[in-house]
Amino acid sequence: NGNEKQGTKAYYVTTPIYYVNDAPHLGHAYTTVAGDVLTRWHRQRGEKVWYLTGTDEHGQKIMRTADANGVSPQEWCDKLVTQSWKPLWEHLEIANDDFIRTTEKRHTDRVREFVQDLWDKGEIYKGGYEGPYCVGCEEYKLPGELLDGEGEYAGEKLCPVHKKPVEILKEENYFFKLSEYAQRLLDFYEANPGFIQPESARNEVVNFVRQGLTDLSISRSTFDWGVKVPWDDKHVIYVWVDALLNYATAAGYGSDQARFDATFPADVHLVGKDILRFHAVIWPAMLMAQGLPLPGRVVANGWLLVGGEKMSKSNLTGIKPQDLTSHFGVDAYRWYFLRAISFGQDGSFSWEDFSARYTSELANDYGNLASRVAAMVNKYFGGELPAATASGEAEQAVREGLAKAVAAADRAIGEEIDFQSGILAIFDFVKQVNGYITEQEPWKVAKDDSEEGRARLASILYTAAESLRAMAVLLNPVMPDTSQKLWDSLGAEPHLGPLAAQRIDETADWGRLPAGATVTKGAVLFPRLEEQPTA
Ligand code: ME8
Repeated sequence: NGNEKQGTKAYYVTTPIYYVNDAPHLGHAYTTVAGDVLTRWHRQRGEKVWYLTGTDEHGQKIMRTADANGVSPQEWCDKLVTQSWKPLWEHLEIANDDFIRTTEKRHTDRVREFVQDLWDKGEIYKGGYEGPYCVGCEEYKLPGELLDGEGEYAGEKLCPVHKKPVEILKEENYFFKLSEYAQRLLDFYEANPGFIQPESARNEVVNFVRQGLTDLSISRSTFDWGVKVPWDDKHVIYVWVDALLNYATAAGYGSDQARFDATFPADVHLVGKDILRFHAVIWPAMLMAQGLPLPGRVVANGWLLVGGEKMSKSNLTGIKPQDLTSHFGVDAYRWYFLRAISFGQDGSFSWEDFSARYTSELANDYGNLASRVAAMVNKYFGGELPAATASGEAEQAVREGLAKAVAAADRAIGEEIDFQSGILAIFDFVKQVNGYITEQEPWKVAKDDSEEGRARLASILYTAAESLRAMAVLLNPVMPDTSQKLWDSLGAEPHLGPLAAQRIDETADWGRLPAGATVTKGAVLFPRLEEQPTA
């Protein structure tokens, strides 16, 4: 129950902090929009929520990109963050509570303290390591997971994620005793079966840890773009150790104990499945080593594919989020990927599929319903919502359908982090109300001038408008602008207050929108699509 959470720990959700070696693409936006929908949903449950995103700015990958562009790494990061990353999140209406950059002092100071602490506790030792390293992943690879190169890479070993040759790295480094945590991690996974989602991701991690863990090299001395190791400034801290700590430093670790206690640990770390092990193995082990509480869940989304391959900076095939939002609008964009792809699964993007779903589900089913109802309330009742005085079985079925949709959507989105099922539950209700109107034929009932006829017409239109009130509330986390338009067109605000304050658990309370509300023919929610741009 949302009320009980008030005043206690916030529901804390994170996205990965993204590398700023390049501009954001559809894949980054996918995880970030998902987090935004999840946090908006929980806010509408009346919970205290804290949503964090940010950027990962250290390491070799960033340094090389900056070099190649002839600027310092810091200049490069500043430019990308202010010109690409932050503007995109604003454009997509991401309501994050904080944005952390790993080059900020509030982060780097705390990272040094954290690592120093582990050193003092004997969790870190000095050793040597040689092995294949992928700069794209910023990770040492195991020989067994490498692919054999072909064509231009014949004779070389390739990273299984990036399909690019790995480099053999030999370093004298500091190591974290990760190997000592394998059994404790396995015990933790067993005691917390929901810790890693989906099931396939959980199985992958459990099988990986069962084979035993090697100690983790946590420093680098062959380049210097990073946080210096406090006791040995010839080394910088491994970018992943630095990056994972953002979840603690942004929450007040080491600087604001009260805020830290009211926020940490994260309830949900949203990640792509490519970085699952860092979050489900290394991060909890780091926290165990410090005696800090472990996160609630690590939820891995699948990959957006283009031409069957993971969409990445190098194979974007030219699609930017803005190319899609300029065609479909921001709200439809936010809706589409969560609607079309089951969250843990891979999914392909296509213009055709997006266009087809936009037209049938958003414009025809949802948008038309809203405009038809507003038009009829205006035509038959001068725009003043009539009272429902002659409701019967058909209306009862609509009310039951709503109650079912609210329960199913709240379970799916609020509990299971299954956006697709949640959205489908809401759109089942949209379909039901469309069916109701088709059956009731209010345009025919309107021809009956008798008192009974007017009462019937009033009841049908009230039922439809009240259903739209509920749709605006339920879809607000996914499509905030559209819901606001609908809220305005129903004249709901003067009676019910702002849309964002509407509670999910009160949405099925029938009759909230009062008779007498001023219904206006609002803006078209989902305009007809222009011709598809030719790529
Ligand atoms: O890994 N499909 O940053 P990154 C779905 N800095 N999601 C995708 C995707 C795709 N094709 N491509 C990217 C890093 N993503 C580290 C994270 S966290 C402490 C440090 C999303 O810029 C997905 O969430 O490579 C993936 O995990 C993330 O972007 C990787 O972003």
